[in-house]
Amino acid sequence: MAEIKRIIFDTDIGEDPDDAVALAYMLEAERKGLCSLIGITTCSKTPYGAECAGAICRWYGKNDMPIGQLPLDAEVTPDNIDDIYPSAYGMAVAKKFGGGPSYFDAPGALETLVKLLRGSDGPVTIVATGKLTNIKTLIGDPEGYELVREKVSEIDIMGCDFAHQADPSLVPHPEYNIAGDVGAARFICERSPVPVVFSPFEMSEKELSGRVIVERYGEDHPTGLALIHLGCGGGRSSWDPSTALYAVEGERGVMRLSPWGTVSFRDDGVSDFTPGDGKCRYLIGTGDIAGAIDAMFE
Ligand SMILES: [Ca+2]
Repeated sequence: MAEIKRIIFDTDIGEDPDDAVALAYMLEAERKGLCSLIGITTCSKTPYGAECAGAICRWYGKNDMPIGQLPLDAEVTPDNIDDIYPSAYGMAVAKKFGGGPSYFDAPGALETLVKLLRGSDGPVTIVATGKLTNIKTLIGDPEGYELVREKVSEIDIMGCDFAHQADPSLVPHPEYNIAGDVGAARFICERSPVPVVFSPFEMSEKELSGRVIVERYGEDHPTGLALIHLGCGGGRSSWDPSTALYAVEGERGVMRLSPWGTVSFRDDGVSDFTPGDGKCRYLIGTGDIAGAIDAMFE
């Protein structure tokens, strides 16, 4: 039997509910013995990202999940924290469910990533579903680079949109995670010592997942609350959950991998794939991706 995958999840959880679906999916998969989620780092615009991630882990009985964060550029104080991005579901989830470190207690993302990789006795898959700042910082750190080279088997990223390459009549779309830190995306694709797989925007936009959580638990599940809070009770695009699905279960008959190649990034965040020598691939949908994600919750 193959060894189960160890996963580190780097996420901008608290804003778009697909991160919350992806995290719940991985925790369900862990319950079923399919993976081991060893830690989380956040790069959220809400100061409640780490606490929100901790709340979902706590719902699954994991009260001691290591969680680190990328601090916000803005100064956050106990007096202004609730005024920063108040519409984000991160605050609603953190206040209702609790768990995880507060903004003021969470350790830094790089420190957390290095500690997790140092302590891992087997290969780790990194799943990244936000802007790529934390992963760039890890690879740019001398010890971090060596740890990635030695211990990370693959970096799976929700990012890019290649639809304009398949259909040149389409206006190129700068995908959100790439546009959030174009320099980080470039750095990772040029410098990563391990393969990088992208789950591109166009693959999952129309694949709505998570409805099963809302139907079963409503607002009694933190991910259910996240979906309902954003008006996504019928499910949300599977951008981040498809990345988690691939990390845990592989293509699973609903996706396939592109050939190897390189990805280049324009200054506005538009991405272009060029097949050939390179360490990047991307996923292409071939079936019911949302159904495969929701099946984990059955
Ligand atoms: Ca995300």
